[in-house]
Amino acid sequence: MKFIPYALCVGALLIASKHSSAQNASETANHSHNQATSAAVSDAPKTDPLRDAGVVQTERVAALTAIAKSASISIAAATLSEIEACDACLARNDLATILAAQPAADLKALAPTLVRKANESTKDSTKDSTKDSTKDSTKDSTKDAANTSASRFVKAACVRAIFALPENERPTEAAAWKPVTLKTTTVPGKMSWDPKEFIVSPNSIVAIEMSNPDSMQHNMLVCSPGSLSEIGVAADKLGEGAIGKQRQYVPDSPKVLEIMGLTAPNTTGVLWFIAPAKTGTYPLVCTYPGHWRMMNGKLKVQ
Ligand SMILES: [Cu+2]
Repeated sequence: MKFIPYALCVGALLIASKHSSAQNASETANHSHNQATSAAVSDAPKTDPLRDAGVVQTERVAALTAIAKSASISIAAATLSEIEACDACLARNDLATILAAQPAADLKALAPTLVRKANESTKDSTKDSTKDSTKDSTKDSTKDAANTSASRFVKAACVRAIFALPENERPTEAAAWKPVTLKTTTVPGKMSWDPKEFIVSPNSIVAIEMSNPDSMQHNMLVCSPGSLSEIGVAADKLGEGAIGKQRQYVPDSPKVLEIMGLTAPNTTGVLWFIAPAKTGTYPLVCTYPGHWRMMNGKLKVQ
């Protein structure tokens, strides 16, 4: 009961402060964006360091730091608020990465909220999966997939932040959560992953770690069953315009369920998510232009 007025208060502060406090970071981003696109793209959305994929993490952290400072809250708390407001945004995994990287003391202070959010989202997921089983039309299931992904994303971000704490400092509730870590690596020069097929249980907590020893960037998306070509073709088309880079080649589609953004050479990308409630084979795909036909895999939910 205590949290509601607090949340409203923080929300109001964030809304009030967001535009001015994030201004410096977004100005920098807009500057480079404008240079790149002034010739061809006039209807491209403005760069928002908290929402867009094509923003460097330092700019995102700068914007979150400014928001936290003006609201007198920790960066962890500001990031969590942004994650909740950002269910469908391209940068959601980048925000989750920032949250998990916050100092242990700040995450510990936020832990009761993180646990509550994680459990709240579980209830939403159960509701969504019940709904799924009673509806059959493609249109409805696509819509449900997007909603499910949204609430699952908040849960995954909260669980990930809790697991960033040393084991002996995690809340007792975390003992019931059993994340499954799937490790894969890009194969240099081959546009492939090794391994590229995984099996997980419905609704399980999954962490994919993708190391990238290749000399080029790769991303990884989890998509709706049967949507590999549709997403791949859309990604290639996106690569033709300047907006593609800003979106990190992630097509705007409800069939994109989870997003691990572009991962630079010799770094490791991490994506935590809640496995779909519905069994099936979910394509994994790198949407860097030209990669999807070779660089794809399977997440089997069974
Ligand atoms: Cu790739």
